Amino acid sequence: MIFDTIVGIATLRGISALNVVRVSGSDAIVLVNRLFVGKNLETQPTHSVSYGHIVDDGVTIDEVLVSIFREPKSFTAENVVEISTHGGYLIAEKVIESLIKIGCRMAEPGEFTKRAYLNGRIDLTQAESIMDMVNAKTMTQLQIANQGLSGEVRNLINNLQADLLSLIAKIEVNIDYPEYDDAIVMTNEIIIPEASSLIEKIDDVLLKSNTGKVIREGIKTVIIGRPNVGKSSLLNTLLREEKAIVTEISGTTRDLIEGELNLGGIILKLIDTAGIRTTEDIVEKIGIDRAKKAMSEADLVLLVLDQSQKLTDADKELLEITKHKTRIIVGNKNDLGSSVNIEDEKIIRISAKNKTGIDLLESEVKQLFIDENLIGNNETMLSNTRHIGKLKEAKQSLIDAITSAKQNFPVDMVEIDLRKSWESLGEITGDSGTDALISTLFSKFCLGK
Ligand SMILES: Nc1nc2c(ncn2[C@@H]2O[C@H](COP(=O)(O)OP(=O)(O)OP(=O)(O)O)[C@@H](O)[C@H]2O)c(=O)[nH]1
Ligand SMILES: [Mg+2]
Repeated sequence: MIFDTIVGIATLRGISALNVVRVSGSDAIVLVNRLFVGKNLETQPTHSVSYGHIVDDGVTIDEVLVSIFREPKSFTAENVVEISTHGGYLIAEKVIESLIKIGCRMAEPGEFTKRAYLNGRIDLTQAESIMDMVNAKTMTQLQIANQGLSGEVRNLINNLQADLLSLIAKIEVNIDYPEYDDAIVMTNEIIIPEASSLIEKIDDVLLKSNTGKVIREGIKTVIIGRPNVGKSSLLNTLLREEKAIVTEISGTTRDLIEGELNLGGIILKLIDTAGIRTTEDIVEKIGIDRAKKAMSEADLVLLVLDQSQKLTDADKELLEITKHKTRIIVGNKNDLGSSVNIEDEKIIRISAKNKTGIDLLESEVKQLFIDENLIGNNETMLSNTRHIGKLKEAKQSLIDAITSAKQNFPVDMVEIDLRKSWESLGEITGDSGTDALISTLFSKFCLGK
């Protein structure tokens, strides 16, 4: 594909040692060469670095190093030039301005990666993994981003598509050449087991993706409880930081207080909340409403009880309203005794004040959300919500196909659902993506990526 030549800054604008201005397109080398005083870039080999100056209208802008990558062996599969300038706010800006003056266009966010995709060098899952690598905060996040970048997710989806395609092909043969005696008579009895076995494979991928998604996105965790049970103390202890105010006065915390914890590679996005009780205080009331809203949006609720006291009605009510959430019941103030027991419920007993039992709580969280074997064995996992959503769509179409088959619909009708499933899989890798999907996806990238 032939596109115009784009320019963007690949580094953060600001005071730093260096910046990189990236240019991509068929005219990249020719255009940069017009501003470059040094060797003739047009005759330089690919993957070479040249020293010189960027000069515009006789005015020297900077002393630079210019790297050349000739198509198709470059990030975008087009001619690419990377100009390493000195850092700061002005220089890279001026270099970009000069390039735009002679015919480059300012790149949109993610446009370099989009070109790599449109030119067929990478698929959508790899492009999205590049963004995940940039955003990674933990080594496990980096691990799954690397899996995606190396094409493991693409291969996994391609394999499912290949199975599906062979089933569709068999049906096609049957429809096109019904008089062929040796063409497999594609009856619904054959479609049903093959589609079922595909669903099993998808289920296996979906099961593993639970861990992948948690690694990629973290766990939104809300600390809930009646006033004074030690919620803020727990937040502080988990964060190893005195983030929230702790006092013996009930109703100390009013607003939501947030912090992040790296729990062995899993990000816990913690939110401490106002103690829930009936109150006439307007500010506290708003705080309690916020607490309830945060709880309804949480992946995990840490319900804190003061186990040195008997359960109160307020505790019982909170136990009831969190019943259907993924929750851990935390019995705090263990140092003062443990008089609370709840039938059929596990209580993780801790002392937020003395920092005991915290390891138990942390391992309980991990046990609830991740399969450590998957991480240890570096198994391929889907982690991106978009991919998981499309895979679920693909599964649903297979279920629909089986339902039609069981009702003895004509096979070409069943085939429609199988094709839909195939298309959903294709949208994961970008084989069958729409323009709108592609534009939305890449607009989330940073400039110069
Ligand atoms: N003995 C003991 N006291 C604790 C423990 N955890 C917290 N406390 C005390 O309990 C009181 C309330 O603690 P906070 O962390 O402010 O409780 P909270 O649940 O955030 O309270 P509100 O913000 O008012 O809802 C403070 O005096 C803490 O020092 C604990 O494990 N043991
Ligand atoms: Mg508090």
